[in-house]
Amino acid sequence: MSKLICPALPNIPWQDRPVGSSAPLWRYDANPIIPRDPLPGVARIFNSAVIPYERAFIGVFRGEQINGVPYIYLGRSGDGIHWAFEPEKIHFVDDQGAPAQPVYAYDPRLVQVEDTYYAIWCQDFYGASIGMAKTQDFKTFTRLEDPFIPFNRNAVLFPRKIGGLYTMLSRPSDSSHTPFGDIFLSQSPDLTFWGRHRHVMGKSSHWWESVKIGGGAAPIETDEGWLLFYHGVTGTCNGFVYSIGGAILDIDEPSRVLYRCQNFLLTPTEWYEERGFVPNVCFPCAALADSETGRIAVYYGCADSYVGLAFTTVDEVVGYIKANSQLSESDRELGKR
Ligand code: BMA
Repeated sequence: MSKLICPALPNIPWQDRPVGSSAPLWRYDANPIIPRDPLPGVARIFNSAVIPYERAFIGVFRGEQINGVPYIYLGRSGDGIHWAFEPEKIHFVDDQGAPAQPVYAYDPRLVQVEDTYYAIWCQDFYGASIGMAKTQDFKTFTRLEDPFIPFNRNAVLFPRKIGGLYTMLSRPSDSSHTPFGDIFLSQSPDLTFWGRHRHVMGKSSHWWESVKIGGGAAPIETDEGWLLFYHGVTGTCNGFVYSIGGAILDIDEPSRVLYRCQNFLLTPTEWYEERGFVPNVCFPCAALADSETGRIAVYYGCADSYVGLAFTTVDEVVGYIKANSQLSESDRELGKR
C-alpha cells in the first residue's frame, strides 16, 4: 500500500476504472472536458494546469488565440470538470505593479508552495524559455525573474522546498521542435537565483520515449518518493507521438530516479488524442490528489486541441511503475558531472 503525502481533497473529480480495464491510468468517459472554441477569440484550450482553491478548483489554461498566439487564461470550476473562463487573458505586472505581459505564453503549470501560488510557463525571452509569476489571490499576478536562459521548456515546480530550497524541473531545448531533451533539476533559495543543477532522467531506449521527455504535472509526494507524470516523445514517419509516462524520484535527492516505468501509462488512442491541430499528443500538465482515498486525477492536453482527464490511485500507479521499472545508469546517478 502506498500513501499520498498531501491534504485530503474530498471533491476530487473521480470515476472508477471501467470494468474489464487493467490500464494504469483510465480516461474520464466524457472526455474531452474542454471543447473547441471555448471562449470568444480563443480557438482551442489544451496543455493546462489546475489546483484546488477555496473548496473548488482554479486553473491556468493555454488558450490558442484566433491570431495563433498562445496565452494564459484563468478558469474556475466547482467540480474540476466543468470550467468557466475569464474572457480576458491573465494580466501580469512587475514588482512595481506596471504591466509586464509576455509576448506569448504556453503550457502553463500551477503549483502552491507554502502560502503562494506560482504559475510557470514557456515564453519568449529572446528565444523560448521559462516565465514565472506569483499570486496569492488570483487577481494580481506578479512576474518573477525568468529562471533560465533560452532555450528551455516544461518547467515544473515541486510543491515544497527540498533541503530548504525551491526545486524545479525543466527541459533544456532548442529554438524549434526540439529533437532531443532530458529532464534536469535546479534549485533556488529565493526564486531569483537558480543553480545546483542536476540531470534527472533522459530519453530512453523505450520506443515511446526515445526522442525526448519533459516534466508534466508537479511531482506528487508519496511515501515511496516523488511521483512524476511526464511526457515521452517518439518519432514516427508521420511526426512525433506524445505519451504519458511515470517515474518515482528520491524524496530528498529527487535527481535520483528510484523507479521508472518502461511502459507508457497512457498513449493516444481516442479520437480527441489522435485527431486535432497536432495529432497524437497526450501532454500532462497537472494532477490532483486526495490523501484520504489515494485517488489521483491527471489533466492532460489532447492533440493540441482539448483538455482530457484521466484517473488512477496511488496504489495502482505506484504499483504499476514499480512492477515495470527499468532504470538506466544515468537515472540512478545524482546527475552531477
Ligand atoms: C511541444 C509543445 C507543446 C505541444 C507539443 C505537441 O513542443 O509545444 O505545447 O503540445 O509540442 O505539438
